[in-house]
Amino acid sequence: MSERIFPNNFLWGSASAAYQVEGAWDKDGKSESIWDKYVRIPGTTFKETNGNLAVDHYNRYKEDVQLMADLGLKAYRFSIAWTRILPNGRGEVNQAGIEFYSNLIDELIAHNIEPVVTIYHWDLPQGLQDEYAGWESREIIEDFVNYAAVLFEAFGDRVKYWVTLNEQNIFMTLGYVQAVHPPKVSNYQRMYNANHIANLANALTIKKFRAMGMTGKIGPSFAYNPAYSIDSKPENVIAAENYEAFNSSFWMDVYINGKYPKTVLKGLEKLDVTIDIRPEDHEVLANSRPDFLGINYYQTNTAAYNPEDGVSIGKMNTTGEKGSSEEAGVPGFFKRVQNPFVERTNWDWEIDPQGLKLGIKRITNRYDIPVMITENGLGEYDKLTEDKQIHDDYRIDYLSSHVDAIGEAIAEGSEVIGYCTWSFTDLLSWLNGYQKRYGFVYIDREEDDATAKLTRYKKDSYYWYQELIKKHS
Ligand code: BGP
Repeated sequence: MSERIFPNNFLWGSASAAYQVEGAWDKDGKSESIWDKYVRIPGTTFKETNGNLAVDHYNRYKEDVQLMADLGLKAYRFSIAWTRILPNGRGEVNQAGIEFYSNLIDELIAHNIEPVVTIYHWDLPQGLQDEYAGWESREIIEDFVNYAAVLFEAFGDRVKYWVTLNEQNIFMTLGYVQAVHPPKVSNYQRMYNANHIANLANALTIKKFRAMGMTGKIGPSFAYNPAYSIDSKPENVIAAENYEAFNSSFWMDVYINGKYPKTVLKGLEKLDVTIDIRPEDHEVLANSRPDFLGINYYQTNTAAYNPEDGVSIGKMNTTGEKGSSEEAGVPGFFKRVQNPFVERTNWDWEIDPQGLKLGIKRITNRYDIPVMITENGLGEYDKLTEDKQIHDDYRIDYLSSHVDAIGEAIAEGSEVIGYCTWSFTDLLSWLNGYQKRYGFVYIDREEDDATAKLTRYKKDSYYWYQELIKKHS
């Protein structure tokens, strides 16, 4: 792959999210988020892990930024905890929260690292959940837009890249269908209504950004698992088309064209779902095309025909016991099956770099919009050797093949503006604890906070990425 394929200003980055790295969950005026509360329900997370301490980034951000600088990172994507900025969800701004992120942004800029700020990475203030059921009420729209405006005002002079909502498709389906994220609901009707409200909040935040005259770029981050058909049997190909429409176009079409795909709206009638779309909503959605589409890519999904009495919600592998996930789907529309042509991780995630190329190309062809890869990475067990090294050649293989795939997509006509690996340091995996590691930097801790040493060690992949960035600069 020719190095010149990637533009000079390409954002070679890495990512994290507040709840997964910060810790200090109740410090300096921060209030409780839905995740702070959810993890305390027994049996919801792997070995009852939580982000109370996480990897203590709140107290060690300078050390972490220094590690980023030493690596040569060009961009760092992180999220802001709404609960630090507005402990009541709205109203009075907590200056200590502003200060923390302001210092982090300054530290990054001082080291020539571009901050990419995610406004919402799932940690809704619990107060808003209690008051009006969070995303299920239209009241959240105003509160969310105001929260975003506080961030634009405070950091807009220094932050050029903004991500509105992280993986709306994931926090909606896991929160309101699979009932494994807060608020632990399993109800299609509630999910689709909440999701529509999130679409309006996203659109109006982009509108606000522009109304405030912000000069940067803004867009949502979507978790895209491009769909394949298991084979060319026509009913399987139709299932794959359904899969792509229900799980991807249903979100991306709204972000970009402001419209839901008609076949999904019709299909939802069969599930007894009617989305509360009001006449004035159409205009809101139609006038907020993002500047770029953030894509979080981990794997493709292979689809097959699923009869009316077929599989529905299936168990996810959150233990790292290979092969423990179950088939899942929507009866009458599609089900997800194993792809015989690709390898899987210990958490049953399919490893498919060509799928990233496919996804980027589909986006270019369907939407013609610049893409930022806002997450991509490999969650695996890592071993700290006695001489404090981590030989994660499997991660290097994973990441380098995905970088090649992006290069190919660019060479074939797509516009990609950046690549943020997931993640910079090891961190808390929402449901999978600390044993599922993603970082370039190993953090010396297991599931239990009491034994956490939190020392940072550079993995082999750290040096690999350092070289890669050097080569492309
Ligand atoms: C994405 C989330 C991240 C991160 C990642 C890895 O869906 O945006 O926050 O957690 O997936 O997932 P997991 O931690 O489940 O392995």
